[in-house]
Amino acid sequence: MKLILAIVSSDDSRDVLDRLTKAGYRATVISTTGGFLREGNTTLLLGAEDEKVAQAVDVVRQTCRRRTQWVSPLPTLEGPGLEMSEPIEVSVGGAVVFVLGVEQFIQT
Ligand code: 2BA
Ligand code: 2BA
Repeated sequence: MKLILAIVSSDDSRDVLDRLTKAGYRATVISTTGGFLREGNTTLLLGAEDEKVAQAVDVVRQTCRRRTQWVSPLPTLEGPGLEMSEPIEVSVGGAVVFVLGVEQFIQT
């Protein structure tokens, strides 16, 4: 058995969880914070049989694609008045996945 630890964008967490549970995976979801940006992300813990790991990673890869999105930053309060900023392109999505060996799985 393996423990898949997948850190995903909170925007993608509902979709990826829906797809994983539909595919028969069991999961635990933790709200986490990225150490660099200090913004919320979501960590999924999935205990799965070795032969089911690749399919779970595929689901994560397909659902949490890294893509770009145009966003309009909030107006700043600096300067003479409320300055409307130009939309900027930001990178969203993606996933960081660790696969760990499980020594024991105990359910009481
Ligand atoms: P990613 O590398 O895609 O990482 C997304 C989030 O995944 C990270 O959020 C962190 O929560 C987790 N993560 C990534 N690698 C990890 C690892 N080896 N161990 C444990 N958790 C890990 P943040 O830390 O807020 O980082 C957000 C994004 O900022 C990163 O996206 C990366 O593009 C950039 N970044 C992070 N650290 C950086 C650094 N030291 N210098 C430059 N850019 C950095
Ligand atoms: P939940 O995912 O909310 O599941 C609650 C209970 O619902 C489960 O109890 C199980 O009785 C049932 N259940 C869950 N998925 C099912 C499915 N696909 N088909 C039929 N019944 C299902 P437990 O098995 O005692 O699990 C309690 C909690 O432990 C789970 O909450 C989940 O957070 C975690 N968990 C269990 N197995 C896991 C695994 N392989 N990987 C990660 N987390 C797991």
